[in-house]
Amino acid sequence: VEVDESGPLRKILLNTSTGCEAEIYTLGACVTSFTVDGYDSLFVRPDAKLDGSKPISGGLPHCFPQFGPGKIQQHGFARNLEWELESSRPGASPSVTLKLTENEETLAMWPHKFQCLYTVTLSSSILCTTLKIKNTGNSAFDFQTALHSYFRTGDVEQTTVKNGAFLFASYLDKTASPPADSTWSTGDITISKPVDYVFSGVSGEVTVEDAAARRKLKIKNLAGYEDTIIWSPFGDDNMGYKNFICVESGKVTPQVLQPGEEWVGKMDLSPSSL
Ligand code: TA6
Repeated sequence: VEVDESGPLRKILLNTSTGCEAEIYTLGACVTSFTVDGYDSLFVRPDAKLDGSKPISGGLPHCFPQFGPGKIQQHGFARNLEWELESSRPGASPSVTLKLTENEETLAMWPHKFQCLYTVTLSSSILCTTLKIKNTGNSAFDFQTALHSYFRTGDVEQTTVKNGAFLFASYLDKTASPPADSTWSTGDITISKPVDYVFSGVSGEVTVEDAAARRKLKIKNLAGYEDTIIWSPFGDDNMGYKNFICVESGKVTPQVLQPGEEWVGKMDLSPSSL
């Protein structure tokens, strides 16, 4: 476990003796790189700013306490704030835990006391993430959260997203104006136009098969994340749209936490060749 403070933003590097590496920025607790066998499964958009002037558009940004537009800023404040380095653990499965709690700025936007603890562990060739969100105040609140995951693709048009529950799932189509509820009737998801879909209740193992790069990525939603969001700004070259797909692990249906209660989200990434 190494802390790199050479650039404008602080980042933490995890690596294993088997050659797996992960890079986590403390701004937004954003994992921006996860490399196994020399292949990085994550993607940072070419228009991303890595100087703190805006949230990092790439890797695994956190949306919290809001997903999308709403009462506060788009996707909430967690991705805009510096998280504290809470602890780290070296060894065969290196790990780091980052922490975010309320401050004057967050209380002005969202009047609740909370604690987020985010642990990232490299375990053989799997990236394990655990997010714990606790209500540390004395009144209930509700929140939404998501990992707005950007996955690298050789060619987004040759990429398929799979999960048995997509077939006949109801979803919110945010490309429609106004956004409209619809039913997904074709099973697997492929991309040939801009896509922004929120599938409520699709979770568990979601697989991304990337025929062009001959890669497969298993997204294992092990706890808390009950919804899946698929986003592609298809056609937008400034965003490098061909080379990523966002397959997001979300808790978009608001979650209520009573004082002292905690919500836990667990998502693991397991890459392999196709
Ligand atoms: O999760 C999909 C989405 O909410 C899209 O609607 C689009 O706005 C995207 O996220 C990117 O959001 P950002 O604020 O990071 O530019």
